[in-house]
Amino acid sequence: MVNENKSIVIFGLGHMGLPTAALFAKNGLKVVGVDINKENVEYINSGISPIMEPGLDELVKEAVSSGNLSATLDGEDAVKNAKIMIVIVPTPLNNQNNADLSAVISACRTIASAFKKDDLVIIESTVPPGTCDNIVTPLLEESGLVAGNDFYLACTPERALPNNTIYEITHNARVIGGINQKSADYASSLYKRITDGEIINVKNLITAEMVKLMENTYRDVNIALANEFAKICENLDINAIEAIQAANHHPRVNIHIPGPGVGGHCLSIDPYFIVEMARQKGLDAPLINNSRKINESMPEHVVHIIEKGLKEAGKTIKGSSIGILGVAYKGDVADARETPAQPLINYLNEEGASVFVHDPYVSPETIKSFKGMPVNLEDALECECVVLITDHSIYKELKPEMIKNGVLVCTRPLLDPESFISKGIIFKGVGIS
Ligand code: SAJ
Repeated sequence: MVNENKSIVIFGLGHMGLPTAALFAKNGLKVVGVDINKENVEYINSGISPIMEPGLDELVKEAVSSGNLSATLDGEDAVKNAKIMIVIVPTPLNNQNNADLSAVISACRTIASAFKKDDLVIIESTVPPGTCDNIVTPLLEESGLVAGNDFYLACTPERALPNNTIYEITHNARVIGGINQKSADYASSLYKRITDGEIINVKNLITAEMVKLMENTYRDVNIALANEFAKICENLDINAIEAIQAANHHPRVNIHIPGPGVGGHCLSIDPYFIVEMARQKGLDAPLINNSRKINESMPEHVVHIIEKGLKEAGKTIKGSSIGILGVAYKGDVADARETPAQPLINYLNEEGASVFVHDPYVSPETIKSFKGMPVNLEDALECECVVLITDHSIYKELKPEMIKNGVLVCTRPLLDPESFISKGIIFKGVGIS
């Protein structure tokens, strides 16, 4: 059913859209990517990936030089010449913790203005359950075409892990729901071009939307449990990491890892999409809500740990220099969206500390926008308290003699506490008493 000569249009050339576009192009389809960022469109057209992701540079270069991938700002024109439209634009939270669907709505309006009978529209963006039925379908039907009769509509939320995106897009199982079976089958035949993973057909659009949210909410709730265990263990003289690792030897237990909080554009946002829709049905989703609160409380909790560590050294946060290691939301990525480091830096500034930040991946501009002072690793380690926030691999190499002022707070299980304590370092951490 997939026509080689007609192009696929992909709305959104970000962390998921660009790899997806490049993979379809590599697999022989003509792909036109649409984005509102002129600079990124220019980069892509010259064969350069503006997104940092292992393997993506080469993939984009190859796809563009083969002539199969191009990028444009003009969505309407792209849609006129295509048969398939995929929407992978961001869906952030607004100030009321509800989904901001403006990018999805804008893409659908553009599609509706130019698509044709028998075209296929696919939503990959993460959206609250019911969005495809209640928002996308009516918008597309403004064209006069009827969903399921005149055009195909499917939903297959992206589920690949940043830093392993290309492998996961091409190997993970893919969940697909359609407005009808024909739409689901059409979308399945398309994704078979780029994935060896199993295609899981679910009953309808809303089920596909919900599957994605359940996955990220499962992780968020699990991490909240780990963080709650960690806080309790800190007061019971138990090393929470040791206890969790031992518990995970049980064949049916998989407790996640406690840390400074949950960042990124997925786990810290998606649970709210379920809460939003539950609320509309008169339900209040207490477990999901409380898990969010627990994870959002972690940066403040880390401030208390820092306070404890400095107190043992006879110091206070006020007037101390604090060296933060890592502001990316997780290890070995350059992405600092929703990072717990940002509220942490705010609290420390409010308490009167001087906050110095090292991150090998995140730009000095981003660090400055968080009100931290960008420094090199050596300078960060000179601070009165060193605080490891992000599990970047390079921080595994930290040794006791590198901590110049003797206080280290470790919020990730990257370092062995004993090897520091035995050398006289005041070692505190999430889940460590
Ligand atoms: N984190 C912990 N403890 C853990 C695991 C993670 O504190 O045990 C923190 C991380 O440090 C990070 C945050 O949680 O701040 C999220 O990291 P992550 O690695 O769990 O997930 P993301 O946000 O990078 O990607 C997730 C993935 N979802 C699942 O694994 C279920 C990915 O597959 C999705 O495609 C992505 O969300 C998305 O786009 O929704």
